[in-house]
Amino acid sequence: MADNRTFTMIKPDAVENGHIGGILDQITASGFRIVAMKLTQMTQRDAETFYAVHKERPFFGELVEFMTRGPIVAAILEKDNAVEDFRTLIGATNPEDAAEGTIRKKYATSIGENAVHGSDSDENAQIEGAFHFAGREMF
Ligand code: 3AN
Repeated sequence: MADNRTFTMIKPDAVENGHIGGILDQITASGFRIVAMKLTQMTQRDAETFYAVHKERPFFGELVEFMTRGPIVAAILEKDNAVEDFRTLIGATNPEDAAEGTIRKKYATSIGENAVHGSDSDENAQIEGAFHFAGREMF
């Protein structure tokens, strides 16, 4: 995947609370093009694999339980400087620390249930996008 792409998930909390439309609107209004997108649900194994980097953290079990409890929207987004600009758009991990107007400030309820995921590097964007999408699903 090119360096101008990032990977996102609208997490189960935001889907449950009816925020898919509002979040996608903010993403596209901020200049991101949708390259791939689907409504899907992660299995326990999917979530444990996706978040393997966090497996020693105390919140790992809670994170896997949360991410598998309902559907998510997975998407690949394209824009110049996509990874960094998307991290700015979503705001800090803890919504209490997130800047006004960011997606997490508007839609997240806690550090654990924080509405959206955004890749933290070009390398991880590539790995995470490929985890969820086949090449023929990217446009
Ligand atoms: P970010 O999603 O901002 O990159 P990471 O990579 O540190 O943050 O954490 C991955 C996910 O793990 C977060 N999006 C959040 O859902 C969860 N998480 C992070 N820190 C905590 C915590 N202290 N307690 C519960 N869940 C957490």
